[in-house]
Amino acid sequence: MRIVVTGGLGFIGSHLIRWILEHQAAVEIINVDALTYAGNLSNLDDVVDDPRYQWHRLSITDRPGLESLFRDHGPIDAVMHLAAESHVDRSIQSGVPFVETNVLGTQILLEVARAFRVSRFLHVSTDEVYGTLGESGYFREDTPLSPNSPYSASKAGSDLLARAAFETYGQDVVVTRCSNNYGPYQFPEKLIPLFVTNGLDGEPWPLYGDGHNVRDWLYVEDHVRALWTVLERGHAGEVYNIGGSNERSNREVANTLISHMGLSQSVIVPVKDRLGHDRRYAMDATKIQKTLGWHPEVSWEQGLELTVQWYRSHRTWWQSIKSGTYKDYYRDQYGSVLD
Ligand code: NAD
Ligand code: TDX
Repeated sequence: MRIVVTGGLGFIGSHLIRWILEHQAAVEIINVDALTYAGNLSNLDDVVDDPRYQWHRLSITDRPGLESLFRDHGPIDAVMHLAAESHVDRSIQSGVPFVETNVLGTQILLEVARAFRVSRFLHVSTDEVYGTLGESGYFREDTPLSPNSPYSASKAGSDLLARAAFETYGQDVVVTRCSNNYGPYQFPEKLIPLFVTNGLDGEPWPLYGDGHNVRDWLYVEDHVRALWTVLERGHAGEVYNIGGSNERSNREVANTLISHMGLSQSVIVPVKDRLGHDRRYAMDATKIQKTLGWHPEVSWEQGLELTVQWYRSHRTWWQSIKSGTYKDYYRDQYGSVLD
């Protein structure tokens, strides 16, 4: 089986590729990743020599490039589509790259996959497409989409384009909507890696607004197993919520990290709130649990411990990102792939 994974040099995509190569002996992976600021070649250093793995530096907005790839490396059995602009705060600065990659890129990829008769297309969406919750309630798969940031609006656009491909053409498409992930290799501009790496560097933790916004945290490997489960056993045209049943306010996350890392409360510095800041996300993941038998396996305590440990022991990885020198590292390691 040959699978195109998009966004495989990012946080979740790199975990997904490593997991597939380890657990699915008969699968070959073609990683399509444009290597934007969020991608990192060293995320997959340990698999580059695996003959079942190859990376192509290509944007999902590049239709001719994708067509050549699908032609030259086909037949492709499945696409697992993770490539995206993924950071809410950046989308507040400018939504344009988000619309280009998340909306236009997804549509191009769907069309190319259809033209090359790919048997299954897994679109990786997000809980943010549902918008925000108040104190109570959960997002279900039939909750109307009501996105609030340019990022989540662009993800809602791509999510609906995936649905449209199924409804219009009968293309075999499955969609997943997952809650907030955390774990090793997460780019240090997202909450948990930002706080952990700032903590290790003696820098403060900027907590937005009153700190009572709530997210439902899931360890990245649990997400990866859910994606594989849906690829293998999900029903065409269906959406599957994925969540950790692990709601935490941002202040609670900060306090738990403070005790894990032996820091003091003074590390938390309240700052101006994010514009349009969604108050609460919480997933009802009953459908994937009952119909496909997936359950999270890594507890919050275990997951945080693994994450903090990983950032402690991979200083070079995140320091080179924070200082911008990781691009020099690519040049030394891999030639001038960034030029
Ligand atoms: P990430 O930002 O860490 O990685 C994104 C990857 O996509 C990078 O390697 C980047 O180089 C690549 N990319 C960006 N634009 C591209 C383009 N035009 N063509 C090809 N490659 C391109 O993202 P992530 O956190 O790993 O998220 C992966 C997917 O999962 C995204 O679709 C995101 O919306 C979704 N998701 C993320 C979370 C989360 O908590 N991180 C939760 C639910 C869903
Ligand atoms: O410095 C910070 N301070 C802070 O209080 C940052 C970076 C974040 N926050 C808050 C904002 C959110 O309430 O922490 C919460 C989590 O923020 P992010 O890590 O930016 O994630 P979020 O906005 O919830 O979006 C994430 O989950 C859904 C991912 O980044 C998306 O890619 C995914 O789709």
